[in-house]
Parts: sequence; structure tokens; C-alpha cells
Amino acid sequence: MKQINYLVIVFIGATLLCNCSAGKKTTSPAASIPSLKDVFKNDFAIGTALNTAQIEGKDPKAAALVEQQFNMATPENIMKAEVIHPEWNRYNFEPGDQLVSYGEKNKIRINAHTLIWHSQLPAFARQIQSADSFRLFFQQHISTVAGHYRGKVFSWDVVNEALNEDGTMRKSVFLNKLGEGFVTEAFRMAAAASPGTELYYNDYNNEQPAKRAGCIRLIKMIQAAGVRIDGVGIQGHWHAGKVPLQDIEQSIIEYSALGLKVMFTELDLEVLPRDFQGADVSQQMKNSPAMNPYPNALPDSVQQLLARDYSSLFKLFLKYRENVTRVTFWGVNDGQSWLNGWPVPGRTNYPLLFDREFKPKPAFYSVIATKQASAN
Ligand code: 9MR
Repeated sequence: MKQINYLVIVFIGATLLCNCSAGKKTTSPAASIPSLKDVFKNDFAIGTALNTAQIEGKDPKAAALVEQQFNMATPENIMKAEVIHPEWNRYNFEPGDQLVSYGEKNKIRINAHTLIWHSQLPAFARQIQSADSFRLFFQQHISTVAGHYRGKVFSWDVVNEALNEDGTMRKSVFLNKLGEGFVTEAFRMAAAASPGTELYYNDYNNEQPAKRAGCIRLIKMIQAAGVRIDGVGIQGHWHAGKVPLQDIEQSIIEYSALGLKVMFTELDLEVLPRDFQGADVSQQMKNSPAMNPYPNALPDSVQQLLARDYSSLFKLFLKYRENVTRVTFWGVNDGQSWLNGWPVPGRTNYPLLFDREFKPKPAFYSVIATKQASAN
């Protein structure tokens, strides 16, 4: 029965792609497919990560799809400290400003990412020795960057990935120099610098029980200090065939119980071999034919597995549409996904809803069909 459902979805997809009803074929899939942001408009926002070329307007094919499909966007790299604050007294706001005007023009709200993260720090910050100087960098970074985008971005990921898998604090330069109070302080400063902006804690694997408990401890610490935190981002870097649906559901329930919005901020589903789940960018593996099994095309069986998993996820998101405020995909299409280069460089990966030609995959249609089924 399930098999038949997916064949129907794929058939509908193929029909829409041909634009057969108009009696002629078109090469632009964007004109003839449903729009995720419209389909889910009464449920949650739909976002995408944008890379530098896309933000600079150098990728017209991506632009057409982005404007049609998404109402929120996260800069994949250009607002990270390494790029936006390269030297002690120098800030590089140009790409971020470009993103803000792109968003204004196309009614796409910006989820700024990210103020405080141990990774992609500028060299000067990594070299700071004294705790006092480091604190000054921390304060100036948050107040200057969040202040610059005050009233211009919808949200900030204030602190990113501060936790270990067992829920303890990651031994980052922020923890070493400032102690765990840095998390609360970051939210306090961001709220002061950008009062109207939603403020989130963001992490991967924070749907897993131990890390979730650590995340809840952090959130309660921020709240107990009387400091504002509006939501928690579960990144959602999962594996096809192993999506932890029960843990995700439990996390939505527990985070919502703290009065927070829940969002899925970096969704993609790995289809290639890997023996760990998550997004720790320091983990690397070697390439080999066995590690890169689909260099030319994704086999139909995996395509369908991906479609089923995306459908189950969206069914869950819809069940909790009162609590889930946004679902953001980490990239526009498969060819642009960071998973082509991590944790194994040079692989051909297929984790998103749109293929390398910007065409919708069966997973796209399964997501649309999930909404249609829930509405019936
Ligand atoms: O997708 C980003 C990739 O282009 C960068 O090389 C990488 C560097 O650390 O960061 C990626 O984005 C990460 C995000 O900022 C935080 N969560 C994990 C994401 C995937 O690594």
C-alpha cells in the first residue's frame, strides 16, 4: 500500500514537472510546482540556508526557486564571526546587508546565524590570552553585530553548539575563558542590542535525551536569570532510515513546556555511509568508492526512503504546528549541500528536497502530500 502511495506521488510530481496541462513542455520547474511556503503558510515558516554566491545574486537558478519556495533564510556562513568580524576593530557587514535587502525585496525574513560559536572564529579572537580581553571581544562582538542588525533581522541564533553529546558543556574557548555563565550573558547582551529580535539557542543532536537534558538545564539557567530566550533550534542533521522520530517528538514537548518556540533550523538527511550522527565539523573521514556509492544518481530505493522519512518528519511537525514555528533546510539543492564535503570530502550527496538541476525530488512531493493528507 505504502509503495503504491509513493508511486502515486512520484507520478503526480512527474506530471507537474512536464506542465502537461498547458499542452507544452517547459524547462522551468519553478513555474509549475507547488510552493512549500504557501502549502505550509498556516503551519510554520519554511526556510533555507543561503551560501555566499546566492546572497551576492550570482546564482539566478537558485534565486528563482528561493523566491518561490521559502519565506525565511539563514546565511550559511557570512554572519559567522570569522567573516563578519575579521579583526579586532573591523567588521564586514556588506554581505549581511546585502542579504537583508534581498530579504526585504522578496519578503524573506532573515534568521541571523550565529553570534557565539566556538567554530569559525577569527584568528585574532583565538589568539587572545587574557580572560579580560576575551570578555571585551565577546561583549563588543555581540553588541556591535546584533546592534547593526537591530530591526533588520527576524531572529538570532545567539549561542550555537555549546553542549557535548552527554549534555555537559563543550570545552570551548568561551567556557574556558568566561565560565558557563557566558551563555546567559550572551542572551542578555543580544536582548539589549536588538530588543525586537527573537533569540534562540541552537544545537545538533539536542533531541537526544542526554543532550536535551543539558539543553534544558541551559535554558532554565537563562530563564532563572530573568533573561529573554524565545526559542530553541534543533538543527536536524539526521540520516535517512534512522531519523529519531520519538526523541524529536519528546523534545518538542519538553522544550515547548518551557514556553519556548521550537524550530528545525538546519534540516538535511544524510544518505551516504557514515557511522555517527550530528554535525561536529571537526570530525573527518577519508574518501573511497565505498564511501561514495552514488556518484552518478541516487537509486530509486534510497530516493523512496528519503521521501518516506521526510514525510514522517513533516507529519510530526504538523502534529505540533502550535509549537513548531519554522523548518529550515540547510541548502537550496543537493549540489550545494555542505554534506558533499563533510565528513568525507568530494562525495556526491542527496540530502535535500531539490536535485542538482533545482528540480523537486520525490521527497518534495511526499512533503506536499503529507500536508494534503493532514488537511483531509
Ligand atoms: O554549512 C556550513 C559550511 O559551509 C561551513 O563550511 C561549516 C564550517 O564550520 O559550517 C556549516 O554550517 C554549520 C552551521 O553553521 C552550524 N551547524 C552545523 C552546520 C554544518 O556544519
